[in-house]
Amino acid sequence: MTVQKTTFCRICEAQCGLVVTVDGDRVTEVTPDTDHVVSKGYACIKGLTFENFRASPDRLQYPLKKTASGYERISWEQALSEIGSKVRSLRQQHGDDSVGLYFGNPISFTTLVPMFVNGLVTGLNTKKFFNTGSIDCNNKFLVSEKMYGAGMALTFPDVDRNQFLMIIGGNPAVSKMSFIHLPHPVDRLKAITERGGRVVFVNPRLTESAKAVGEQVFIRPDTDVFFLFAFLHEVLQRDAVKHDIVKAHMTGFEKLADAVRDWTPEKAEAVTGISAQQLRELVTAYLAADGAALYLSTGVNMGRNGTLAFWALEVINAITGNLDRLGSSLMGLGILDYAELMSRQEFPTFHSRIGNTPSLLSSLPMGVLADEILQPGDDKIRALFVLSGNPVITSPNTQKLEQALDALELMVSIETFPNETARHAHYILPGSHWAERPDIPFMFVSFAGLSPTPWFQYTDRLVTMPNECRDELWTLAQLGKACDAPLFGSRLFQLFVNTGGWLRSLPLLGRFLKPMGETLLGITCLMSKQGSLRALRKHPHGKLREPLQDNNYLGKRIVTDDKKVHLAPPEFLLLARERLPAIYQDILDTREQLRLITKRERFSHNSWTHNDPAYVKGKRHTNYLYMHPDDANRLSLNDGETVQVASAAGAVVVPLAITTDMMPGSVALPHGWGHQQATGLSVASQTTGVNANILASDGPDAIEPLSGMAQLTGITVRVQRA
Ligand SMILES: Nc1nc2c(c(=O)[nH]1)N[C@H]1C(S)=C(S)[C@@H](COP(=O)(O)OP(=O)(O)OC[C@H]3O[C@@H](n4cnc5c(=O)[nH]c(N)nc54)[C@H](O)[C@@H]3O)O[C@H]1N2
Ligand SMILES: Nc1nc2c(c(=O)[nH]1)N[C@H]1C(S)=C(S)[C@@H](COP(=O)(O)OP(=O)(O)OC[C@H]3O[C@@H](n4cnc5c(=O)[nH]c(N)nc54)[C@H](O)[C@@H]3O)O[C@H]1N2
Ligand code: SF4
Ligand SMILES: [Mo]
Repeated sequence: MTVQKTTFCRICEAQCGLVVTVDGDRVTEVTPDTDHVVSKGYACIKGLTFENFRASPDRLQYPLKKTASGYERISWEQALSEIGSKVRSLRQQHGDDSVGLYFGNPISFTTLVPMFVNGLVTGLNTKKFFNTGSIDCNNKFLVSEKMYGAGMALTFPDVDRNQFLMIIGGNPAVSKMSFIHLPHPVDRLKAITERGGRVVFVNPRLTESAKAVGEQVFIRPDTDVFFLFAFLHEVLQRDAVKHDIVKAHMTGFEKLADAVRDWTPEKAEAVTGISAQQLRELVTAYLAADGAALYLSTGVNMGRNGTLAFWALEVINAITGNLDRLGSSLMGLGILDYAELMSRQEFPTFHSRIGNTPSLLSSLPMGVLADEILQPGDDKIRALFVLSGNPVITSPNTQKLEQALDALELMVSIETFPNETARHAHYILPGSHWAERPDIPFMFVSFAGLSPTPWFQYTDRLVTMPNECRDELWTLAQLGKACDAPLFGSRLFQLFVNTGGWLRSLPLLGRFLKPMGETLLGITCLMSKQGSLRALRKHPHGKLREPLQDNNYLGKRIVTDDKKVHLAPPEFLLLARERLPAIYQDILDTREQLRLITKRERFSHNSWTHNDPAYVKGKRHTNYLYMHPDDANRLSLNDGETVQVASAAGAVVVPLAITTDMMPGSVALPHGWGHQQATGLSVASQTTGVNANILASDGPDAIEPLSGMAQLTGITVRVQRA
């Protein structure tokens, strides 16, 4: 018998509403939910075809153990007991920091899991915690922490009311954006131009987004910080500052002029390729608009100066009156004041033994993970858990990371597929799929509130997990028990989760008890005044929360000690003074070299969509190096031929695609490819694409010193016929 259920997709931040037809344990149809309160019938190919992934014959369904003759199926009891005993003995012999954990991207879209990961890390009492922050967006968390008092005090553009929106290093048409909940991004951006406003894309590549809406401004890779510093310089030069707002709500204004004094539009022009005149025209338009916002995304985060670039951007929005005003940039407010909650929690900074690299929000950068494992020392990482991620493909310096993973005494992957990283694991534990979990919207939406249209929804699980797959909440709790690492360091909490599971297994009582996920989500929804799960089920298409308001942040919700926005954190002033002149000079010196940038593709989602035959058919069986015809002529290269791309870290061989979409001097290579070794991925392993992160460097000198961001874009490369 088939049943129709509504839910929302949990692949990306758009969290589109879906209508899913279920027949027993199978999903037979997925359509966009036309009645969804926000996405209103929008969904992309990845959401609509999720069942291909969930029900793939390659999906992991049993715990596996690596043996001399390959992986062997074992029981959960054996897996947990062997992992537990190894971890306990390593901790005893070498201390708590000998055990590390990497928390990947896909399952961070399930609201409760990040909390349980935090719980296990606390239980293990280890400082060796890694996540995708340092290969995605740590610069934003750091700027928020320093300017607004909490890493999760995050701003977003009020897209549905903006009259001027500049998107630097983002491609909404493909990615659906980051740090904002925006289903149907292209239509919503088109609406800006339709109401007489402007949308400007600043990017080294003419993207799908800029082709669909707005204007393109080409910028040389990794120079955004100079563009933004010059933008700020110009704003100050014109004294286009809302001094009353600055005086009432901000500190450090005087120091800004000093920090950007040297960075004139003319000086920026020499590296960015954007003329001083064009920059000034953009400043004029930004200042004249009735509601404007500057926004930047991963194309800038992943360069060498994401922190300083984002700092300048936030400062510009703040001092020109484009913060905390409808139509400009707004400070998110979720179902509870998450920034306030966070500000009460301590995130003391500690340092990696590798290059004394600082932690951010209690995690260490991926750029030091390989060295943390490889370099001798008693507190080196000897055991590593990897949860829902694929660092072999998504993190810098693949070659070294693979070597490091093989040097571990214990590696455990909690995965849905035998991916390139899990290939190195001693144990692989089968996880669940998002359609098999109950949920509320992603943390950025439900807690940080990064949505121009605030909404809320509860979804039940749609289908049950196959065979011995287990919900990650359960697995993390079991690991806590097995490793003698009670979740959150609390034996009481650990007892609560264990007893819950045991009581549910009782024949009579068990029927009346809800699983852990539903119980904890129920408590979260009640505590955040969203109502009971029963009440929320009456809104199968989600419900709108109170609309956004003007003047709802400054002087009201800000969580810095003095309740003011800190415009000039001393760390940033110092970084600007010490780092920028050298980088400026480096960019001038390497002007003749090609710079490699990142590129997301419609049919790729980081590393995990190439195992669907429909996604990789025909010309999509590989990634390509994209290059402007002028560069191709200069190098005597032809479209379609195979080229070698080499950087300081490594080299790859890939077919060339010549296109005028690229800015001369920059080339693009999509990431997420390079599956040939993952033999358990029967489709992906046949694709021929290459891993872009072989070209990215790791180590303490290769990462941005304050936020730990790896440099994954703007890498200097040489290209020649292979
Ligand atoms: N289809 C698809 N959608 C996705 C994902 C995916 O892999 N595939 N991933 C999801 C994830 S995890 C995230 S974080 C979001 C990210 O969402 P976005 O940040 O929008 O990511 P991209 O589409 O990669 O856009 C980055 C843009 O930066 C440009 N760029 C590269 N280097 C530079 C530079 O130095 N300066 C400037 N100004 N621009 C530069 C690139 O040309 C590219 O257009 O997307 C999410 N959505
Ligand atoms: N060169 C370059 N590198 C990049 C980027 C770039 O633009 N350029 N983007 C960066 C960004 S923004 C990000 S977020 C990272 C992503 O980096 P990661 O999080 O390390 O990688 P993903 O490819 O997102 O993780 C995919 C794995 O998660 C598993 N998975 C999916 N759903 C679940 C689940 O529900 N449970 C479990 N247990 N496993 C699951 C899949 O099976 C797959 O094997 O990559 C970064 N790396
Ligand atoms: S845009 Fe993102 S959330 Fe929406 S259907 Fe596609 S992958 Fe899912
Ligand atoms: Mo990401």
